[in-house]
Amino acid sequence: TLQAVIFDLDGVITDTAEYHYQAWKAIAAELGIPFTREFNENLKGVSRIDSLKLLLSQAETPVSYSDEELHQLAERKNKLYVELIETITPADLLPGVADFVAAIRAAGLATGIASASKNAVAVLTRLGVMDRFDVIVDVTKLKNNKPDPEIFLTAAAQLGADPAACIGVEDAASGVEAIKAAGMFAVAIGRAEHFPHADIVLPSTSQLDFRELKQAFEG
Ligand code: B16
Ligand code: MG
Repeated sequence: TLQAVIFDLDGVITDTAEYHYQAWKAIAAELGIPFTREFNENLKGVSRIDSLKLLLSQAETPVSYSDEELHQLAERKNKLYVELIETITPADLLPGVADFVAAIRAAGLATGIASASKNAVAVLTRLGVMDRFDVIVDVTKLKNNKPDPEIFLTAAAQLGADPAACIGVEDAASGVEAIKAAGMFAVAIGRAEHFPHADIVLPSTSQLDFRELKQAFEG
């Protein structure tokens, strides 16, 4: 039987992709690198430093950067991002999320956050939902990024849940892969063609329904 539901943050609990986009766009503009909303899609669920490397790979004339320079660029992007997320309020929870999480908790199940973001606690605090999650995985303590299952397995272990008794919810393909590699039931938010390996794909968070998902999980 189902024991826990583990959530990605960006794109599932709230839509921070636009803020990541604006922050990366400013860095790209400085470096004279083209950067579009469409390209920003590739950065969903990708760590900060790997996002930077993907951005730099778009340069028309490739430039090589030292580790120190890469670190400074990543730091600057983060400063811009941290300023932008200060505007987040509880109204920025994605539709249906508050009720969905409340239903999970009312059923006595555990809830966790498995986000690649080092700003997860700041975002959850701004949203006013820190107390709705039993565990927020500290990504700085992990060795592997999504699609490695480590972050979802760590969340399950910290919740005392069997991975096979967990549902994971994600909006990124790498995240869905991580959930499946962890041996969990995967719910993807987005377009079905992007998530061939998900157990269920919902077009939007407003379709998250605890009773329906529990039934689908129990098969
Ligand atoms: P930070 P998630 C991910 O969060 C974002 O989707 C991704 O765009 C971002 O680069 C990454 O977090 C790292 O974020 O720079 O704040 O550490 O979708 O796994 O919740
Ligand atoms: Mg995400």
